[in-house]
Amino acid sequence: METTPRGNRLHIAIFGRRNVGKSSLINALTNQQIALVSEVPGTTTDPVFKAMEILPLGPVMIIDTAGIDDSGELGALRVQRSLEVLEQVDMVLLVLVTGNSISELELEIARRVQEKKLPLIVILNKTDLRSVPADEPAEIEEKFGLKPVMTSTLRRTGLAELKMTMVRNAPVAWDEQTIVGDLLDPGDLAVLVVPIDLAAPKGRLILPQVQTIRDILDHDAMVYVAKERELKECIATLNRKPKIVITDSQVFLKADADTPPEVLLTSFSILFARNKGDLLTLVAGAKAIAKLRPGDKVLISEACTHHSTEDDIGKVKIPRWLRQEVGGELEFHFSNGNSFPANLSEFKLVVHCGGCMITRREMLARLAKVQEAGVPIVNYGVCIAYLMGILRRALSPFPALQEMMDEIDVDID
Ligand SMILES: Nc1nc2c(ncn2[C@@H]2O[C@H](COP(=O)(O)OP(=O)(O)OP(=O)(O)O)[C@@H](O)[C@H]2O)c(=O)[nH]1
Ligand SMILES: [Mg+2]
Repeated sequence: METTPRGNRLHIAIFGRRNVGKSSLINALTNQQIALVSEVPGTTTDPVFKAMEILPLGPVMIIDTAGIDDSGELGALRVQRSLEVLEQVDMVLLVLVTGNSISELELEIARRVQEKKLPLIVILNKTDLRSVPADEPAEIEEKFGLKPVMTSTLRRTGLAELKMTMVRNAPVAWDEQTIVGDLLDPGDLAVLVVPIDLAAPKGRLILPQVQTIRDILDHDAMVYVAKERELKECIATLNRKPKIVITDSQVFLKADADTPPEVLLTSFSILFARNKGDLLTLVAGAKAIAKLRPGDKVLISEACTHHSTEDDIGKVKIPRWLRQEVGGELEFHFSNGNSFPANLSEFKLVVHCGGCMITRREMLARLAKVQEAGVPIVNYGVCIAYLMGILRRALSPFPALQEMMDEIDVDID
């Protein structure tokens, strides 16, 4: 156990009484049959470390543990072993079952986790067994000081919300997110598509392009740069297929046509949306666009105060495209800088800037704030990708997100 390399992997332990569905939760989060599940209480006896990928968190180490209510001498030993895991983790998921009373065991775990200042997420599982009475989550919130995430690992509900909660609660060091390097192995080829049009600055590349090149080089992969006109020839010239093509959104459709379907294709905006925020939250926000109706309130929010140009993306273009999409007038409000309007919950959607001037952590905090108000949030890049009909292919490096794009049902009322 001590020899497990921690690396950059976020270590997440799952605690709870026997049979609450801890192992099932691991299978549900990864969409694979990784952990042993059975109706016999006490199936998992020792802490089991599993390295895996959970989007949008990235590479994680999940630690399945034995039930904290295991009894007898052997049981006590198992509980001890489970608790030792606490020394090695960055986050704890505590699983409860609807209808079961909360015991001192769970509260003790929560106390220990909070003593260590580790993020704790309380999960109320098996919500398929009965309709959860309103006072149950309220009681949990009172006892643990935080709202539970309701799941059914059997019916696979609540998982998107759980993942978002995990992202929101991930510890500080975790926010050093690469741009694309984690998708590449050393020696992989990447092709960047950079249009040189009137909007391109004279004599140089723009920062996101330069940062992407640097990130690819940092990960010992190779990078080729072409304009959209030369993309097809560029790919044909390479003696093996590139792993990924990254394009400016403006020429996405051309890049889509010229990139073989087996090659991953995405845009700089999508990569930076992930780098700066939580792609899953933003994709869920994009899906809310389909539910907008004429007359709805939409907040366009920019983290910094920059002077707006005539055809400003936030003030002019996005409102115009959203009106076209909805087929009627929308009530746009604008906010700048640190704070959101007090009546945040009245909005049906928040469209946020890319956050180039704020840190990832700040951006995640802003996403969380809007979500707390029960409002879906999307950023400029993901919003435009959705409106252009390219979001699905642009998510091709993130198959789990593509899949979730169909699953997520956003309620904006
Ligand atoms: N109805 C329902 N049953 C579930 C759900 N999640 C898990 N189960 C069932 O609960 C039983 C226990 O699931 P496990 O995942 O093995 O539970 P565990 O917490 O890992 O149990 P131990 O390893 O014994 O501590 C199995 O029969 C699962 O099929 C759920 O959301 N709804
Ligand atoms: Mg188990």
